[in-house]
Amino acid sequence: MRLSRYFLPVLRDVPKDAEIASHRLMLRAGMIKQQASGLYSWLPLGYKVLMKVKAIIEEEQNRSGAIELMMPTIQSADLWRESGRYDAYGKEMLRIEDRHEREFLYGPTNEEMVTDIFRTYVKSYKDLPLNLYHVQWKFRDEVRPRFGTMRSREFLMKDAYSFDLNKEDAVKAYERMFVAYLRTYARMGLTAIPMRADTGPIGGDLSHEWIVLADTGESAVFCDRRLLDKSIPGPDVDFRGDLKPIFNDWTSLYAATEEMVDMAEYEAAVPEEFRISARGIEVGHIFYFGTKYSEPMKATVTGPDGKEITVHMGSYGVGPTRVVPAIIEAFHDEAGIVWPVSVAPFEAVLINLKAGDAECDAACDKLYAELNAAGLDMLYDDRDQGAGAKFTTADLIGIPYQIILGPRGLKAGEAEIKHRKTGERETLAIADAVARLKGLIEPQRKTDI
Ligand code: 5CA
Repeated sequence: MRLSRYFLPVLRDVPKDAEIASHRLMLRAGMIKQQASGLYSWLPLGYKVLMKVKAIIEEEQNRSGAIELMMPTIQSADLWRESGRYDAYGKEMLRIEDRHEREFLYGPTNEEMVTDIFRTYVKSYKDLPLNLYHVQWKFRDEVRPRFGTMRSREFLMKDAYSFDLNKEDAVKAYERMFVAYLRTYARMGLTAIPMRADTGPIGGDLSHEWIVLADTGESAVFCDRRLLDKSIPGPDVDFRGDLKPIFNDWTSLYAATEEMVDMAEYEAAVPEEFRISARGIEVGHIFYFGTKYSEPMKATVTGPDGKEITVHMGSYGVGPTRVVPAIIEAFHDEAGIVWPVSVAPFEAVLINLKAGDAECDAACDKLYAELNAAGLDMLYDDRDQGAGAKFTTADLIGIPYQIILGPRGLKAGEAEIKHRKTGERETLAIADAVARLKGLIEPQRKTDI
């Protein structure tokens, strides 16, 4: 992408009303624009990151055996009356009436709708297990939308729903999602810890929140430091096999949110030197809730003995529009964002130090073509601007590598690579630049961790 042809409205001034770093940086880097309280447009740079986050979530959902579909954002009130949640959900639900005075709502979640799809088509135990998911916009009329897209009113959610014959199988489905989540966050460069959690309006008795530790997080959490060093299951993990050992390993160490913590239990379970009492950002939440929706909505299948069985369900959420600021909270410095390669809007930026100079343009254009041909996701700063402004922008928007070429380097046959994270700089022959960048970037894509 040539920056001269891109739409990147970076702000020079620090927005006054943004309280946390990720919100400030997303505005300054031209990633989002607020349209009303809790409603945001995702500008091209932000949208590109959001789509990379979404793709990782989808890949890991698919790997685990979940199947993607797409349900609408608007749902009928009658469906929600069947589960009893239409009235119970309260003011957070945005209620809508159409021209025929029929009642609708902008979906805050999809348990009812997916249960309706299930009961329409699935009739036999032979069709289980089943896990259906989508990545769709939700609306919750939050009392206090804040921190940009971290807590917004309209937000994107990946929500998956599992259907099983009994509790035992449903717990296996829960464990598959648990392992898929471990891999999902790790691929984004995040350390997200599963913690025992309260179930709120979704319901059920088995639930984990996925927490990224951050001082600006909205939840207080209590956990064992040794969770931070646990290994993540690899790409060859067998989702058709027994995942309980992995689940047990992770849940054997204490971790709970403030709603669930029992201080005496916490202090007894965790030696003092391993205790972390901190704040965290909830980037995901998974639930097992048995027959809470299938029972009132009559989602049943015929069992092996011909009897009708009410299915056991769970639901599994990740908020991509919250994950993006959570990544920024974890990875930034005074100069701006420091993206992990796997979710960076561009993997590297080629900086032409003298745009308009025929020789320099020709050399940069050639290098840009070669970098693209090598499969690198490139931004090319070909704007007619001073070097200082270009470096500032590249640092602010957090591109992991800068490859810098100007008339002086060209004469010597040399370019420079700057590592955004460490500030390290290396000078190398222009002819070696493509291979060097490729070598740096490819292992960090984390496609096969
Ligand atoms: N149906 C279940 C799971 S599919 C559910 O709705 N769970 S939830 O309420 O915990 O939301 C799932 C995830 O959506 C959260 O972990 C969070 O990452 C994201 N999320 C929830 N509310 C917001 C919000 N107001 N702004 C941004 N993200 C949100």
